[in-house]
Amino acid sequence: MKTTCPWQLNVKDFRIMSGLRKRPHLKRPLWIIILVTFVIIFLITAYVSPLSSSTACYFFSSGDCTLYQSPSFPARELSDEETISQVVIKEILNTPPIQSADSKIAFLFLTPGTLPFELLWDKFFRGHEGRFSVYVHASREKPGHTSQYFIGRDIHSENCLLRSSYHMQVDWGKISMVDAERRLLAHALLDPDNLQFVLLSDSCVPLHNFDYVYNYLMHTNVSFIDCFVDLGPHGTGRYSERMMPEVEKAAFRKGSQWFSMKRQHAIIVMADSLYYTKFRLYCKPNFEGRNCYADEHYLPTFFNMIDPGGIANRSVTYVDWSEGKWHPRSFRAEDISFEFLKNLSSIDDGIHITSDPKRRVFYGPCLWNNVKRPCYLFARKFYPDTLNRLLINFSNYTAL
Ligand SMILES: *[C@@H]1O[C@H](CO)[C@@H](O)[C@H](O)[C@H]1NC(C)=O
Ligand SMILES: *[C@@H]1O[C@H](CO)[C@@H](O)[C@H](O)[C@H]1NC(C)=O
Ligand SMILES: *[C@@H]1O[C@H](CO)[C@@H](O)[C@H](O)[C@H]1NC(C)=O
Ligand SMILES: *[C@@H]1O[C@H](CO)[C@@H](O)[C@H](O)[C@H]1NC(C)=O
Ligand SMILES: CC(=O)N[C@H]1CO[C@H](CO)[C@@H](O)[C@@H]1O
Repeated sequence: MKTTCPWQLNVKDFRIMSGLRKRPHLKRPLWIIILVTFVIIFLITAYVSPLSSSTACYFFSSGDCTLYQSPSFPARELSDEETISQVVIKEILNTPPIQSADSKIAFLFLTPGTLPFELLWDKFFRGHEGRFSVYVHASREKPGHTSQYFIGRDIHSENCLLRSSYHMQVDWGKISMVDAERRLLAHALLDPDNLQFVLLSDSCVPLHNFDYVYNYLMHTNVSFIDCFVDLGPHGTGRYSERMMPEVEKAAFRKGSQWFSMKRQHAIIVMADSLYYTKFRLYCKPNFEGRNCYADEHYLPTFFNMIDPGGIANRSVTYVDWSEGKWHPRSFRAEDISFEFLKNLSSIDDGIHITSDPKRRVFYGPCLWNNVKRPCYLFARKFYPDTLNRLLINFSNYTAL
């Protein structure tokens, strides 16, 4: 006859005493993994943000803290990896946003080489020192800089000295694009004053002045991550069943890669390896007869799963898909007029074009803290020859 050993009894008592009875099926190794993860997250959080009173509030009592809404994780039994992921994500979402007296926006430029609009951005940034930081990730060649705000801001020049070549190949549509985004986020997260992270390309220009952009991004609680359902061949048609069970077909989303995200969300992107790996392995060009582009699907799908209410489902970067071609419309110098720029900066209805046979277009008002506001802070794609006209008109069109 087997007898219960004293150790088991102790554990049982401990569980009862500490109110853990609710999880009688939790096996010990899993419990330890969760505990260790919890401690690691606590240490990271404490390191990243000096423990504020509200953080302490969450950990040590539940009194005044805002109630947290659970992300919609599925009802099926989760794997160890999913459980770990869920715990980490919940903890980060639960940690109140960091308040900093010197809150900055990190502008992350993803470019093949030299940025054609540095002089325009210089005008945009001038006089707002201390409220922004710039990071440049060049994929093809070392960029030359003309603006003081960009000099020394390349994230590769110093950090890749040990590599044989300067550049890191970034191919559109491949996972290397997502890797470049993550690399930019990681570098920008090193500065604790960076609270918002905007991804921009070499063909992006500002549509509003700095103060407008700063207030728009800082004084809201959502990240501007584009996200919509496209049941056509360039949306759900790119989904691979191999992403099961973690990423179901119904959860698959599409969206423009040009995001603006809050610090919490940027940290979650750093912490995620489970969902990232699914997209790295099964969302790529020319895979099982499909062309899946991770940069258009990973972040929209991931954030729709873990924090749907925390994203605005739209991008703050304008692009013109109205011609219905493979590439969006690019603007030339002759397109640039005061009226054109005024038009772009005052658009206040959002648009999503899907690839299903009906090419359904979804319109909706652009809401900012529940008030209808202009949708776009930036616009692409502009040819370098537009620079002079944009420079001449900058103070006028951004004053609107
Ligand atoms: C953002 O959230 C914080 C607390 O979670 C709240 O105090 C604040 O009013 C919110 N800000 C906006 C603009 O909704
Ligand atoms: C974004 O879409 C999700 C549904 O996919 C919705 O739950 C959420 O409220 C939307 N976000 C905003 C800010 O409207
Ligand atoms: C600006 O918008 C108005 C109204 O939608 C339109 O009639 C006009 O052609 C636009 N102008 C330019 C230059 O895009
Ligand atoms: C900008 O607008 C003002 C009037 O609003 C005008 O006087 C000025 O000439 C404009 N600047 C340029 C460069 O056109
Ligand atoms: C309102 C405004 O500033 N308009 C100017 C925009 O730039 C062109 C030159 O490309 C000028 O001719 C306009 O006067």
